[in-house]
Amino acid sequence: MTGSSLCIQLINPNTSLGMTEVMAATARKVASPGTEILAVCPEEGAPSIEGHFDEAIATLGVLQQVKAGREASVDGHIIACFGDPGLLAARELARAPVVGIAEAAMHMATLVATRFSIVTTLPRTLVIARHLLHQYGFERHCAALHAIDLPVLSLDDGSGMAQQKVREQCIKAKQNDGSGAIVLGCGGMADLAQELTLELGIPVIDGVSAAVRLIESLHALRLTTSKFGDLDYPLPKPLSGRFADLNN
Ligand code: 5HY
Repeated sequence: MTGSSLCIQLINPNTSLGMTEVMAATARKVASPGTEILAVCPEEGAPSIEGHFDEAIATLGVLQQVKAGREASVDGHIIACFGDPGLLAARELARAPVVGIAEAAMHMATLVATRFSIVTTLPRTLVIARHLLHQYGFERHCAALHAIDLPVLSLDDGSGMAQQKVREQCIKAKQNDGSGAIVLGCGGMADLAQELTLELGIPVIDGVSAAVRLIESLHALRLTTSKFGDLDYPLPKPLSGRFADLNN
């Protein structure tokens, strides 16, 4: 952290470097002067996260990165996958705030609209977004969820087809859902929010940008993860094998 006022660790839970770079570039664009973005992804895991199984795999990498970030004294951690995999476990490990991009985007959407829609990638991951809406208490704020029915990595294939599908679904959501805002349901869509907001004339919210600014606000308010109760550090025990490096 060379002279920056704060350092935010951006964790892409999948192993695709292209997506990590897209999210890192977006994070750096919205970050305040003096905020350093430390973008990382697990050395091993899934190249994209598209369901419960992938999320379970990704969680170990998220926790390893959070531990490394804590040891590097970062001022906050972003879990940059719309399923917010491992969020509560990461908060047990961390001292600094941990913010998931789904949670961040949903919070921001409720501050600018009474109802929002979500546009994500595959239909099978819609249930994950629904679970998060319930977990975070935003169910009554979400008017509808949509999928472009393309895999996550289609956002990283250079064809532009997925980006066009996102645009089409956002236009449909604005026309049909009665929503005042749209949440982009994938970290790989992070670079689309500004242009879509201008084109559609309603807030189109990317969770990476939202998470960067939320962590900056938490830092300014001196708020860190509560270590009183269920988010206290994990109980010490002899973790073995590939989990040994997670020993506190
Ligand atoms: C994400 N998967 O943000 C989610 C998006 C999704 O690899 N990064 C992923 O569609 O669930």
